[in-house]
Amino acid sequence: MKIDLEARSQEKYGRPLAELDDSAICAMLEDIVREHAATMPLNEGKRRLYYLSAEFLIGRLLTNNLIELGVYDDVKAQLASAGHDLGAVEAREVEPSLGNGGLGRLAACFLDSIATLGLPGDGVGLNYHYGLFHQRFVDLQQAAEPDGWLDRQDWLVRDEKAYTVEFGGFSVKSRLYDIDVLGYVRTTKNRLRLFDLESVDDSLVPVNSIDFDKGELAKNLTLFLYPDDSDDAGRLLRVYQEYFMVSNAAQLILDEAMERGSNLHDLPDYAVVQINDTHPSMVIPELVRLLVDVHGFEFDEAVSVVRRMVAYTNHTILAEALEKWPLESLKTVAPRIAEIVIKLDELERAENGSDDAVAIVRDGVVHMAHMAIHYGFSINGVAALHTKILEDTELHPFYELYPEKFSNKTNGITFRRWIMDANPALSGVLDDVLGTDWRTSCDLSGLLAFKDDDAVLARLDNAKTQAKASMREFLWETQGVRIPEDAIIDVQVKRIHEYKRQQMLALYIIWKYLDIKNGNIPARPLTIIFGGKAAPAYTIAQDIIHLILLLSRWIAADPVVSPYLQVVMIENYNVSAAERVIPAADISEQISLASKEASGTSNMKFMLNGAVTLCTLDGANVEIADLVGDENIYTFGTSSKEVERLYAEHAYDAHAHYLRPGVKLLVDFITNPAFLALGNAERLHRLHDDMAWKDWFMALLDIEEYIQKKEQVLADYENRDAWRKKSLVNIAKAGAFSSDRTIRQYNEDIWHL
Ligand code: 26Y
Repeated sequence: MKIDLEARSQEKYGRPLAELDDSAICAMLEDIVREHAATMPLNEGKRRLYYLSAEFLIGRLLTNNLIELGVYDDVKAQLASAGHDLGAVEAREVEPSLGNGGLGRLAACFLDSIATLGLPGDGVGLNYHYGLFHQRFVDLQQAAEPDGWLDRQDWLVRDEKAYTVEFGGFSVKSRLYDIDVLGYVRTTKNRLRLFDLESVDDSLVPVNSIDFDKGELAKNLTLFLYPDDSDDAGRLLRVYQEYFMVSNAAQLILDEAMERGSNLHDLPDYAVVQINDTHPSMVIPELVRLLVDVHGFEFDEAVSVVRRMVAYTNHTILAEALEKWPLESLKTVAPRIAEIVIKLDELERAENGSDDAVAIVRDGVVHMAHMAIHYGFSINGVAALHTKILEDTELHPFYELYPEKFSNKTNGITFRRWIMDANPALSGVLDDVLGTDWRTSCDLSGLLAFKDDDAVLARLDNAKTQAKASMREFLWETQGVRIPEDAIIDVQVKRIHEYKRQQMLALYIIWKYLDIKNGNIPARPLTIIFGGKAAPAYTIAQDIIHLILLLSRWIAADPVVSPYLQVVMIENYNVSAAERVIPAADISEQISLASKEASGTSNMKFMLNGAVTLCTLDGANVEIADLVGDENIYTFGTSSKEVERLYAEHAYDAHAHYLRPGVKLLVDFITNPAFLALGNAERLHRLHDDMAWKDWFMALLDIEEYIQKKEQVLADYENRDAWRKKSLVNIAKAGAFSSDRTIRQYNEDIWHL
């Protein structure tokens, strides 16, 4: 592809490139990429993958697409010679708000890898107008506002396809929008297909508020991702939204299969459906419904077709995230689907002679994961430990029934976005040291040969310094905070949740604050960076954010401590922020309660960018530890086996741990009089009492060992030479976590495209 920006500028704006502002250039580049992508043919193949997901956390697309098209350097140079900076232009792009956390970002990395490997597979989801909320901090607390990202974006292309979705008592029309998904230096593409409601009404959403009329279903279904489900109306809306998503997806799948020659009896030869967690699991009864009611299949044959084409990925063992819908809700939303679910339940009970433990419908409640396992041909976990826990405990009765359906697919991340795009300095060093093959092979193991090469270690260190400079600039411009140049950068960025234990890092901060107050002056400044959103209905998570913001302000105002300790909580953490922060990190905080984090994917991004991991043996951390070896990672904490035993035997006594002298001091600091005066007393008391009496995710169990480990990490950082080697080994071993590897495994074991 050849681009002449000067000519384009004249053509589009009638002005020379040098006179355009950054927004105009951004819009022009988006046009150029979109128009070029429109001419690219789709990846072809008899069998097509449909990756169904409630979330696609795709991030900004311009830089990524310029890289994929192989024109990034050329565009950058043309802009530079007209006096423009591509970085400033990129910052003008609005980030799509179509996802929440790991599950959504995984879907985005997968789309990139599927396209890069040239496989025929599209993402299918919803076009949320306000997406996930935009986070602001007001009075040291999270405020949730609508994120009107759709107003200023240029990537969506309206598709001709439109369907009718029948709900109980009314029906709606849908409308399909596509975003082209380009692979790395490929001439063919895939798409992200986003369904919208033809009758959607943005004006239902008040200015600056995410409260809207949940009753206006024909107008509100595609307004928000995960509307608040703390009341019945909210929960019902989720079911409507999910059914809207899968009914459209199922109609699209049948349509396209028939266009390509399927008689539907052979549908599994034409389509395979991967359902990303249970949110799209109603696609199973919906496919059955379409085959029976619209295409005249016998029920049994419809079921046998669907059974051969649907696969399910589990992303959690947390009970709260395993969806269970009241059968009554299904009857309200889609009566025919409720009927089919009941028949699927009866059929399963008859076939397996099985009991309530694995039933789809039990006590009037529909267990979506159970349906997906019985009627899918594959179920996978997302890291080795997670899959083992599913097989041995959480889903053990299903494993006994269908051992052959279970497999592990350890998550991965795309190197195009997470080094080439996010960390150009490191990318350049890798190009020079290894050649450019790593960009597609994702094999970085060649670096190991340079472990004792001072010149290479110095260049890697220099790349880290450049990434830190970029992050410092970002944090200054967007958050108004200054980071000391020589600070150790210690980062925990992820959704705010008790199991991820941001509160444990907050306790460490209290400990460190008191330690400095006691006269133990650190060798150099430590900057601890948090980022993440808390679900608006999740009170304790909001309280944790409040504590972090309070600590941040309190420490910044302390003249003795602030030169050595700084706490930053990034407002509205998103993919764009992650791209600036992760490359700059020295320490990657992965401190979930063992057994609770299915995999984690930021752990992989940090490692790839040369951070050293401080972690519990949870999720994919276990695999990172195995790869890099003891001397290149810091692990601590109670094992997942022991944690499972504590839960099973109700043997964890939070209060006993709280009463230990060193621990009580830290927890009680949350409600010290100065904090109560400066912050929100209700939030602080609630958080204090929760930790002192309940501590469901056992932060107090691991806190002392965590503090010790962290101090060891900080001491080891001072041995600069040894630390640089640790960093190099982490980068060198990260190839195992390329999402290209993950997608090859999905394709070889499950999809067979
Ligand atoms: C509807 C609601 C209950 C719900 C909303 C969002 C349930 C789950 C989710 C999102 C889950 C999620 O992001 N899970 C993460 O998936 C990643 C990719 O597999 C894992 O790396 C990570 O450990 C897991 O928490």
